[in-house]
Amino acid sequence: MENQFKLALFVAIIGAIATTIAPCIPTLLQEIRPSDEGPAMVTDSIEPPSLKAINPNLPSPQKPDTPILWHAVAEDPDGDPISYKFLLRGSSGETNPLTGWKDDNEWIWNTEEYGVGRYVISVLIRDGNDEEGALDFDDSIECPYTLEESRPEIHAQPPPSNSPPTILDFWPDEGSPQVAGTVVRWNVQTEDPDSDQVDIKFKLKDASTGEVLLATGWGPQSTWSWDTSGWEPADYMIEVQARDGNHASADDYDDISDQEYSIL
Ligand SMILES: [Ca+2]
Ligand SMILES: [Ca+2]
Repeated sequence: MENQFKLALFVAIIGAIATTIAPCIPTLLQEIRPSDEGPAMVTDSIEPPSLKAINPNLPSPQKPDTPILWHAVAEDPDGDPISYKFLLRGSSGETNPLTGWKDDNEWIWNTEEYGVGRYVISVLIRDGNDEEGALDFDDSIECPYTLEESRPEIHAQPPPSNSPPTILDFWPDEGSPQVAGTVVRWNVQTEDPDSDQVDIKFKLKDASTGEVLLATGWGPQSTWSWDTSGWEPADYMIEVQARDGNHASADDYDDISDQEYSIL
């Protein structure tokens, strides 16, 4: 079950980054395979395993201090256990094994030990039916990978620091109460630490029930004129909301203030 989960996770990861990773195709490492001294492989009714893919969890390039998880996918027609060995070739052209033969098809490349440069990661597999030569193997794939200082990691970077705006003051030009017919101009003073545009919304509410009677849209205007003509003598609540678009979602606000106002 754990392996199935790992495979599902792997497939999901590879699917997500498939568009950015060049496919790594099987490549025979001829310089490693013993050419003239190795024993003949046992072939009668025993099929060698084959490598289907080798993939990093993060697409190339990455920064030199990024650990890269390599995952090999292999199959053996006989269902034999498969052994894996991971190797690395650097700019010198020298290929060095970085693991011994192991049952685990994953390997973490701790890149902080390596500098900026172009590398080739290889994986060798064998099914244990040809253990005569320590370097012998049944299949291999190599995959180029670059470490660069300047490239960002694929991990989402935290957004730049941003602070929500605040309402500093909220006042009418005519104090409460007023007779119906007065045009009351409401003013709001806001402050955004990042100098973002602050959008404002005004609402007129029934002070006793909280019912919204009138509302403006969102906009940068810091004043709103309430023509009280035709409004019943009553206690009202004027509400102002402010947002910079970087914090509260959808129609929500970052800061709010309200005042009661009476019409006689
Ligand atoms: Ca086999
Ligand atoms: Ca802000």
